[in-house]
Amino acid sequence: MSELVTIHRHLIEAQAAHPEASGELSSLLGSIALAAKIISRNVNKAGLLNVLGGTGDVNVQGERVMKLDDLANETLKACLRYNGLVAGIATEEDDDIVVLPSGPASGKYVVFYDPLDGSSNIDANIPIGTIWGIYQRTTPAHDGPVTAADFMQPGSALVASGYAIYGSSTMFVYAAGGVVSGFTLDPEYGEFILSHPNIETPDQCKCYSMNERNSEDWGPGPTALLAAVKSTSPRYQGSTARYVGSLVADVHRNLLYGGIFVYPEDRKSKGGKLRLLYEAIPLAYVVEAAGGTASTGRERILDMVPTHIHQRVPLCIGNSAEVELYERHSTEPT
Ligand code: AHM
Ligand code: MG
Repeated sequence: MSELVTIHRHLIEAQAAHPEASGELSSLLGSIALAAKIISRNVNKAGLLNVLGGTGDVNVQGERVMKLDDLANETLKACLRYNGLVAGIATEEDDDIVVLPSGPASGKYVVFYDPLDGSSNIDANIPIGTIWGIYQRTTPAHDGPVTAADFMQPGSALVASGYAIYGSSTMFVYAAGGVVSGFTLDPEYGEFILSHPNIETPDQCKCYSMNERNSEDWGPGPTALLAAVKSTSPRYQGSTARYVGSLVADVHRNLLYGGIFVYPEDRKSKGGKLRLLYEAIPLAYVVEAAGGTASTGRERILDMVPTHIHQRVPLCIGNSAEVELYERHSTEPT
């Protein structure tokens, strides 16, 4: 039984290794893990709870809002609202930042998330997930409520980030202090148990993940990368194409097996499809902590300062050698 490391025990032990830590971050991570458990339960029972399908609304991105998107967003807000640690949140589903009631002491963190990534897959029972990140607010609390400026920080300033994936089992993966830890939800205990300590991504490009249907619109970076992974080069012997269409699932698989995920600019998605703040930045932080890299092709994702909470970017994320190849060709003069 001593080997049974719950996320709670893990957070206490991680905190004990940093005597200067106040315990607030552990508490905040606990709140996000609680939300992930509730969302997981709703995803598992979606077909029975009448929460499949759309709400009839379209979000600020112009995308159809699914009932489970809404439910996941409200669950996270409920778990973050009253812990006194969070001053504001930004989400894929809300047009603007949401200022949370500060309570007796104003929260010193801001949290941003995609509540249910891959939600177009919901009705087909394909893995989906929650992607999140945490910054310390930069404006002084005595200046009043947080503003969008508190979210306009580079990914390198993250305190922690991670994701939950609702797949054949539910996992919670987070990075903090350069260490990536993965937990699997034991449905009997209702607890996240440490199953993947110190995740390091293998330096082999086992999987390549890209929506090849769009390849005729691609620039030199993704075109060169696709040609490379399909070549006879010894590095790609035994590699295979894998594309779920849920970013969180594709990145998680490639993190564990080695691989590269690319969503470049194309005719439909000028400037890229994926969102910088609550998709690219949190996943880049996890992947870099595990030994990989993430880039737009021209800029390291973690160096970018968002100009808007819903800003989109081209994304290449995974093994460093493949990201470097993509960058080298992306910056070629055309
Ligand atoms: P979502 O956040 O609205 O679910 O959209 C983002 C998703 C990603 O999870 C996935 O990588 C991508 O869109 C798939 O796009 P496409 O269907 O164009 O390949
Ligand atoms: Mg998403």
